[in-house]
Amino acid sequence: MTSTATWQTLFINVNIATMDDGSNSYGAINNGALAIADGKIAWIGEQSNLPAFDKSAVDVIDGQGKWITPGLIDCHTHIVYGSHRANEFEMRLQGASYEEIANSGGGIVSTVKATRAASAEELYVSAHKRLSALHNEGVTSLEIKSGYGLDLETEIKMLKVAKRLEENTPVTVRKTFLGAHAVPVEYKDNADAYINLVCEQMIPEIAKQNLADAVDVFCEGIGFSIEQTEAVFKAAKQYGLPVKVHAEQLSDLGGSELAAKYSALSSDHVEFLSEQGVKAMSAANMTAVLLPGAFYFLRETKLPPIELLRAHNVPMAIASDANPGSSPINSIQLMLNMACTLFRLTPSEALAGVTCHAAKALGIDGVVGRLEVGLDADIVLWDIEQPAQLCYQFGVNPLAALYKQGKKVK
Ligand code: DI6
Ligand code: FE
Repeated sequence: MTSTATWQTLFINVNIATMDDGSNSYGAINNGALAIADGKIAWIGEQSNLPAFDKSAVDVIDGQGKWITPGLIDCHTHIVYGSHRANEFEMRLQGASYEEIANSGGGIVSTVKATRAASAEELYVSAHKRLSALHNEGVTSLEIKSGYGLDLETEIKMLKVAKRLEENTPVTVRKTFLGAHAVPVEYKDNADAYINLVCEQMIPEIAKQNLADAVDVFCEGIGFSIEQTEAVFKAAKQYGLPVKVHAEQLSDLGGSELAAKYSALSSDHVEFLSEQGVKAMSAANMTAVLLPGAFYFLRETKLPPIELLRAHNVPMAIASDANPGSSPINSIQLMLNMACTLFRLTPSEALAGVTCHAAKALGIDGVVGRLEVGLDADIVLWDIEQPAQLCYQFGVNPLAALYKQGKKVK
């Protein structure tokens, strides 16, 4: 004898991209139904198999053949920052490279100046607009990095803005400390001393205040060396914080392999990743986070090793990298399109990149990223006939409704 289920919300007449296996079929259920109880997915399957349920308690929504996906996840953003870098955009149009601009005192350190000067309130207001743009396109979880402070006070200011965004919006925010993003002017020509500050003062204090979920490093010729990156990883581990890395974006320093030794969550960018690096990531169960917006905006030509990542079963996440210098793009739907057009991912791989694989990159894959009984009911209802439309068209938002932990928020 089975009891009658008590649900708050029930979708019927929907097609469901469960993304439960990240394979090429979206984990699709046609003519499906999905029930929500207490903010979690309580039942999912073909509508013809629906069990008995208490009809008096439930809000039944007829999806009229629309598609449901997990709430989208943007697993790599830098949306908290002061000012903008349109001037550098113009310089690049005149022929200067991203690296030349960085080496001549522009780039990340120019945003650092503006971010130090901005009040927490100003940072909150501008970041809220960026978060809202992503949320309007279906994002229900995202990562926000610090890294435009490069001093303890401003790094904490940024992380607290990220925390406030989570408190005031229906979006899960994962906060990442990226103190090792660039060498601040006070430490010019003394990067090792700055890394000491990151390891000995910043990480302990940020861990103490519980302001970060992970620690990231920009391991690159214009960023930090392998040795410096390793020092930061060691400090992070000492405080129980998982690590991740910006690596192999402009050159191959072996940052991903190093990250694998520290069981990193992800290595991000990875255009220059070698087969050895791919193998190391695979063995360490890491995710590769692909950032087509930065590839596009910097007019890069070296493609990430997609075939190798596929061959070695490294999950590929897709993210916006929203930031003022290399990807001033606050659109996850455009990233879905670019992952396919620029990186030749299949639409199913791209969608997995902003759902199940993005959740894994953030270490929240047991909570969100798939539609499965017991996971949070973060759900988007899309006015589309097939999931590939999410990648194919850009500029008309097909979002019909959005639920965060079972509550309708759009
Ligand atoms: N890689 C990136 O793509 C961003 N940070 C990083 O380490 C760029 C940040 C910027 O140019 O402001
Ligand atoms: Fe980045």
